Amino acid sequence: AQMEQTFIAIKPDGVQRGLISEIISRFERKGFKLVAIKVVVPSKEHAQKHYHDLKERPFFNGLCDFLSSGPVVAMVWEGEGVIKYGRKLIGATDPQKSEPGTIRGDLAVAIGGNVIHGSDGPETAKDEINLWFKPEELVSYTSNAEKWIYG
Ligand code: DAT
Ligand code: MG
Repeated sequence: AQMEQTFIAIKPDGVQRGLISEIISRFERKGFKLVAIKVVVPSKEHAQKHYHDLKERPFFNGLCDFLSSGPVVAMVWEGEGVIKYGRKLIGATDPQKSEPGTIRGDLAVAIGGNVIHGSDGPETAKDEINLWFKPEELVSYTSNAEKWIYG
């Protein structure tokens, strides 16, 4: 199995709406492995770093205010294809366009409250994990279920 890691965050709206366990369970049941997790209120500066690719967009300031407005559940999930498939579990950016069955499709209605973030590729996954976590906050372990998940 080609193992990779991705950065997933439950945004302040997802936390306030009580969707933490619902969201975590979708990644867990799929067979992905949680290797880091913490609850943090990111500073505005941290949010700006996280979304630096979008700094020219008109919604950038509001987006950074939103992400830093309350607790976020920051996580690293590991597994074969987890970066791309994590995005699939999450669904399209605009919940009006997300398919039913996806996290945003099932749990959100507006782009300003789309409940979750997921890295969009291997480079951003690496950068985002480094931005949100110290190396020692990630654990390495073998899950007994792995031989059943990966065959
Ligand atoms: P994603 O979160 O699906 O990776 P993105 O990286 O393009 O989407 O944008 C990051 C976040 O910015 C997104 O989750 C919600 C917000 N956003 C994106 N496009 C927007 C828009 N046109 N108007 C308002 N907010 C937007
Ligand atoms: Mg993105």
